[in-house]
Amino acid sequence: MALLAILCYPDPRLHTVAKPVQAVDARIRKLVADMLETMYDANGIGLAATQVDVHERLIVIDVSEERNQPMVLANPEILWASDDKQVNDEGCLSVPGIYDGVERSSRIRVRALDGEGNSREIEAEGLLAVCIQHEMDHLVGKVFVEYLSPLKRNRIKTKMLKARRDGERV
Ligand code: K1U
Ligand code: ZN
Repeated sequence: MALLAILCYPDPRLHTVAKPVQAVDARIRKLVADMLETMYDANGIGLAATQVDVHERLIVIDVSEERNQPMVLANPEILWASDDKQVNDEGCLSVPGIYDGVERSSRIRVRALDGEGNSREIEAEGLLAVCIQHEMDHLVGKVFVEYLSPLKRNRIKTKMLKARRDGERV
């Protein structure tokens, strides 16, 4: 396994729209193992392939307390999203040190291929629903700060560019 480099906002590659995974083959299984290692190493609860500069529709997630329930979602599709919405504080490994409230559907139903390439349907609520929606946004090139006001987003952009110039990871 290997640790992968995580792209940092405002890197333009974070706005790339990912293509479908063609097959859950040995290359994708190796990518999944590397993404999980990278996510656990960074203490994240999710990671999208976009964030490691691979532009295929692939997500890994683990919202368990014990960090032992990895989920793999390839080619995820939202089948249903509740009209009921909730605001939750979100963070992002591509925007280190920034947390802010984002409104999303409280419950969703998603279809995706799992790590073996089998089609699965998942009903999610709470942190899992928030995380799936956040990671699916990455696959269409959207970063959570784009839900914030232009003023906040510009402040974050300036902070990230300064940190990059100073050679820090915030
Ligand atoms: O960069 C990412 O996409 C991963 C991100 C996922 C996420 C966290 C919180 C809400 C929505 C999506 C993170 O893992 S950020 C770091 C983190 O571990 C965390 C932050 C807030 C709450 C719980 C965990
Ligand atoms: Zn993120």
